[in-house]
Amino acid sequence: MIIKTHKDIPSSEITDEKVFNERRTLIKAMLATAAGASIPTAWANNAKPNAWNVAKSDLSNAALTPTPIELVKNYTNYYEFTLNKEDSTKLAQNFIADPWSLEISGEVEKAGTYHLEDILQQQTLEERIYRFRCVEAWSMVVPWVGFSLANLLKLAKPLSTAHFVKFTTIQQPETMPNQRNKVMLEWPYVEGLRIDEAMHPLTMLAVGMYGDTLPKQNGAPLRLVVPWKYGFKSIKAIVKIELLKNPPLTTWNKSAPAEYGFYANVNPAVSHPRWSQNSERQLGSGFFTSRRQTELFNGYGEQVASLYQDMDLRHFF
Ligand SMILES: Nc1nc2c(c(=O)[nH]1)N[C@H]1C(S)=C(S)[C@@H](COP(=O)(O)O)O[C@H]1N2
Ligand SMILES: [Mo]
Repeated sequence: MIIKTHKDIPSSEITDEKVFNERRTLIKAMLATAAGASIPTAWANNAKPNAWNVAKSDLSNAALTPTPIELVKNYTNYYEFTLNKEDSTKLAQNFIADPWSLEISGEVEKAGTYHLEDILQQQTLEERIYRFRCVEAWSMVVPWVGFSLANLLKLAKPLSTAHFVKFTTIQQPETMPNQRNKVMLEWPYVEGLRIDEAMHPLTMLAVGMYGDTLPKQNGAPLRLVVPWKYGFKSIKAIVKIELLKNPPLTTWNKSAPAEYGFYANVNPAVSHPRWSQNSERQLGSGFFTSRRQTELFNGYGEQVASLYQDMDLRHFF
């Protein structure tokens, strides 16, 4: 996400900086491989759940090749820590991801606050390889570990008045520098979905990736993954899920409504006001590989297009 500052940076410079940063990451990864050394692993120190039996899923894009894990771990967007994509790897290591509880409340029959372990005991973990497309026009392929959000919401028994779902990230200012500094965004980070989007089987709560628990910088211990929407919808470190009658005000929509819509469906035909969404830079594709043509709904149209049948996607972007 590119944030406007008082020093309004020309977009040409931003692009240069982005390319520079990715090259740095790539070079680091190449050096590490060349030296036979592995970059120190930075997993969340929360232990894996006892029964970490990961099933295969029909919803997985099994034919896709995952992006190298070192890139996914070391090129992250986590504004609570930093605006820099490389530094949250280190900065997030003090984050406390264990113990963790999740509140489910609002328009439900059974509201409550649950320990993450208890939630996981009721779920079958699946590995799902999904495409992931950031609104900044870079993308990756990630094998997430988790379960359909719908499986959890059903246990809370949504009422017929539940039309939207609001997600809230933890506030942990003692470990999150930008929550302390109160910079740029309003905390906590909030996201939202329409109830049918939230109940769609592709919509996932992830607790892991690449067969292990989520690294802290990738949103440990629990994050949302909505593969047909821009990455900012996939909120990290969730502590609260509320079912609501009305759409929640979401962080990015509130901060720049003309740039980041509530729906944020991946759509090559609807440009961001400051750049095209027609193609994307694939992380890890190397110096010579071409960009990828961005697909409507990030390629998940067959599964999700019906959710938006009668909607003007230019207006509801
Ligand atoms: N709480 C929180 N969730 C967040 C963000 C954030 O800054 N804070 N960044 C979002 C954005 S813009 C993207 S692209 C994805 C990035 O996920 P990744 O860092 O695991 O690649 O997380 C999303 N979820
Ligand atoms: Mo993003």
